[in-house]
Amino acid sequence: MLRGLFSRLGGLGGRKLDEEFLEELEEGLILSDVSVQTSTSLISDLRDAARRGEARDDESARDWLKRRVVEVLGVETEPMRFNPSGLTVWLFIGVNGVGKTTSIGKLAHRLVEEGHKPLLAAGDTFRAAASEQLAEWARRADVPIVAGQQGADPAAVVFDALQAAKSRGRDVVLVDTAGRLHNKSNLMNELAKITRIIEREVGHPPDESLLVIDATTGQNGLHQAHAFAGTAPLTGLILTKWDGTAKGGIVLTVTKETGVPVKLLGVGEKADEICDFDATEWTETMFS
Ligand SMILES: Nc1nc2c(ncn2[C@@H]2O[C@H](COP(=O)(O)OP(=O)(O)OP(=O)(O)O)[C@@H](O)[C@H]2O)c(=O)[nH]1
Ligand SMILES: [Mg+2]
Repeated sequence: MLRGLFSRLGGLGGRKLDEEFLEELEEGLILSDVSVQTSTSLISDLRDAARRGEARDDESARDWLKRRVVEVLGVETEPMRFNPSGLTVWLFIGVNGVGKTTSIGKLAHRLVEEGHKPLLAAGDTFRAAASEQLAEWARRADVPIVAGQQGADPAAVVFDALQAAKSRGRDVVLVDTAGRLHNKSNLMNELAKITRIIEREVGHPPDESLLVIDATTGQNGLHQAHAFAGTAPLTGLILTKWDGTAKGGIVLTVTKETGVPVKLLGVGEKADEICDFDATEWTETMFS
């Protein structure tokens, strides 16, 4: 899995922080999926720190980078938000095949284990198999699902789901959506309409509007984040298929350039293979 930047460069061996080492660090960051822009600015700041005598060797450079990344770039641990005084709604968006439905299934399991009463809303009415896939997760987690006919208005399905949750005493509604291409304006309109229905029915925007990103697609995830950020204000990111990448830098790229925190990591296809993003742990692994 993830291998640290410094161990990849040969481990910590009391190496002097000279220009050659700074360049290797910059290249290492870029190879770990940290964007070129972020890598360049981090190393340029580290170079300044070195001039001021704040970092002299590999070890102090590592400590400086860790501090800088957590404090200045704002990579923090932020738990999932619940509505303290009523129905909680989590909306899941993202392009085709990134893992929206799977993440909802996993979270349904987790919420049940935590004593919650989730309900799933099959807001992807575009594909015939989409509701069936979500229904299978619902059956396995033993939670109710509200779905519509193929081609039905997704906002109407979400409306029905919110009504059902209220009348059946459910406390968290997880809304699945279609993942057709984000450059289609109809998808963006559909998401905006779903968000408006939620706002009207529960009196506030979704407690979480989560963009799901496939971590193995590297910088592509960033383009998706920019494209979706315009529709529904994003509250968090879910990075899936974390088990399939040795690079962790995408975390830094997306949080730095969108300002949206990573909340969850998908680490496999099974029900329990989702975990909270832990910024300290990530920083330790990334810069070990
Ligand atoms: N290895 C791994 N596979 C995952 C993970 N999350 C999802 N998958 C797989 O990715 C594929 C797509 O997942 P879906 O949940 O169907 O993706 P989606 O975003 O709902 O896709 P659409 O409904 O087509 O937009 C499935 O084969 C999942 O099993 C993960 O964290 N790790
Ligand atoms: Mg799906």
